[in-house]
Amino acid sequence: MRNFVSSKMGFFTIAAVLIWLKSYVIYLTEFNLDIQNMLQHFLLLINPISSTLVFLGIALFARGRRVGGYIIVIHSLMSLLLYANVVFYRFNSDFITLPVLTQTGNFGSLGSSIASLVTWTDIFYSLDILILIAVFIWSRQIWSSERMKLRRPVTIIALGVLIFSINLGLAEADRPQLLKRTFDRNYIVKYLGAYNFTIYDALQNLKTSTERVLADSNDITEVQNYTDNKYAEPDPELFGVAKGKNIIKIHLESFQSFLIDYKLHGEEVTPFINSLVNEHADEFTYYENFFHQTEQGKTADAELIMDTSLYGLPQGSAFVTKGKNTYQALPAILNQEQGYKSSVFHGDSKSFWNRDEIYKQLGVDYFFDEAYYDMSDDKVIGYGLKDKPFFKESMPILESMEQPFYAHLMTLTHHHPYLIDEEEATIDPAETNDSSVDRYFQTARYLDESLEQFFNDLKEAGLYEDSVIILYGDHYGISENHTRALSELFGEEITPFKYAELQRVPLMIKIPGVEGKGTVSEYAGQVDVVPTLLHLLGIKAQDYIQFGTDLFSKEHNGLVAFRNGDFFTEDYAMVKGVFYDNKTGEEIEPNEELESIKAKVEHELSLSDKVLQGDLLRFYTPTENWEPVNHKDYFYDDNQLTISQFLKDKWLDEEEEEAIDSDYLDKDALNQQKNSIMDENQKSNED
Ligand code: GP9
Ligand code: MN
Repeated sequence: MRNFVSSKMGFFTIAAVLIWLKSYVIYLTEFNLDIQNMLQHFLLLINPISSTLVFLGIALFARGRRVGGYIIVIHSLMSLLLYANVVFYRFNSDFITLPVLTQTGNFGSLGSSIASLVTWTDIFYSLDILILIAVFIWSRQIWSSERMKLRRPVTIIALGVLIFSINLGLAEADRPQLLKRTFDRNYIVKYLGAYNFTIYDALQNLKTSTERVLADSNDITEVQNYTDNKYAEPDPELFGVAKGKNIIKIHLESFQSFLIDYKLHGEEVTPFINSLVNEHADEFTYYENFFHQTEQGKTADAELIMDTSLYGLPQGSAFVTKGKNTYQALPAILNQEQGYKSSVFHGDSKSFWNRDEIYKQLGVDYFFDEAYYDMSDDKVIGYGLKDKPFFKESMPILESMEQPFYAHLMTLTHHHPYLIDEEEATIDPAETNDSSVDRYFQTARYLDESLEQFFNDLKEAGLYEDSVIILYGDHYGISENHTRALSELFGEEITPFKYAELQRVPLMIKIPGVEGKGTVSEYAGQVDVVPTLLHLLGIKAQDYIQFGTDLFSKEHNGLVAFRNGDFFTEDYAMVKGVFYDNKTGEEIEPNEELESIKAKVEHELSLSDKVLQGDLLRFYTPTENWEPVNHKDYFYDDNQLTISQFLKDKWLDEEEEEAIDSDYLDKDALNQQKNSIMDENQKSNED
């Protein structure tokens, strides 16, 4: 035993075990990784092993006693990386990424308060390094000065790689497409560990920066010519009708159009949303042939498309992998053209889909994430905050917002696997024996009820009348893995064509002072929403690089591109490469017209990809006065700061506060914040 401990391999083993244990303890005590099952816990336990073996294994290639020195250096570097993440996490509830390191704006806020994030007990995190140094001093004399047989380090590194593959395999079993879809940093650390996350992050960034470096300013010209050409002139009667109105955009999670007017057990599933389409047809225009255009980025794709009129990427989520790009997105356009302030409301952790980073590129002024809401157990289910408390608690913030504003509220309860507490379910599940499909209707009902409550609150607060209200479904909720259940629901076989038809999601728009058109059958997709909105506000969409066209324009383009290259038009469809007559659903032979539509779709998607991959908007100046969005102007790294900024920006005067429904806003807390800001201001004045 003594011999082993004092040998090089013994020293290596001690170092490996120490860093492993330390990582595990830190995972459990410092990070909030939301471990949900035994497999996830097991992965958390084993995930430091692979990187430890590989990194420390490299030291074993060295000659003689140097092995010890290298092991100590590598061990210390790993410790430093981990500890830097600990400190960063204490402030940001997020992990360090390369762009964060290079963008001092993110660190700026951390820099000033770094002292408050470090505690004296952190010294224990360096104990292992001291132990290692002691063991090294004690045992190095008897180490041979020879180089170890190559076989050893090679075997150890190979073992590390093998363990990593098993780790990744198990992780993918629990969370399919973990690396491809690029969900959330928390997920990657939870499943693969902090060290592997850093490597993954570095590779991602390498890929992104290579693509970016290869692009140049000429590349944007081709894109600009294309979008310019595609541009659809606004309907002169509607151009600018909504100028100065608030925009309230409501994201209906996983909501597919087939739910509208659908009856389950003889009951309407979504009576309120149905009423907007039917009884309130004079207010709302409902696009029944509106399709989502998302891919792996799901919600994030929908957000990107609906705020930029660019397509998402064919793989992964542009929100994550292109989170540092230059954008000319709706929040920024509205702000620069007409002084709107924008906000996003979402009861999930802010780092999901990299929102806390990309929103700064989109120009979102305020981001109210889960840290803002009461997340007590009874208010949370599945991914996060339940929709009813979500809307309720968002109301006071909306009411206090300076008008006109652009508010984007994103619901969450109607999300796979459609969990709902029994007492909140007001409709029986379907009976297909596919439990998530069966519950889909129950959470849709819950969402419907939450929306009715929100509309009532908007009316009561006097915000309803004067706001453009947009509702949209982000993407499908029932995937192709559930066609058996779907065919039972619809009483027909779910062919690929039928499944593609089910990719319709609702789009509803209410414009103050403009009569709704009820149900319209124009073919359209999510890319079309931004130019539509811009025109309603009297902003010329042609100035911007946008792939969609104004829905109200007589020249609106009804060719809807799916992200995989499939498409729908009023007459035809292409699904999985096969052409169909859209009216009959019959397959048709390829012909010149269809091939040319197909080529057009491919071309359009590839141009959009070029914009994202080459970060081409950095070369484009939309208008004379355009100021590129600077992420440093946005702060939502931390909840405290956000509230303060929020209040600083928009001081609630007493009357306004009185008007706000106080049940859901912790006024004492806000007042305290206010007082401390005033104190601060006072102090700085005295200085
Ligand atoms: C996560 C939520 C769901 O915050 O928006 O995202 P999704 O899984 O639908 O992409
Ligand atoms: Mn979604």
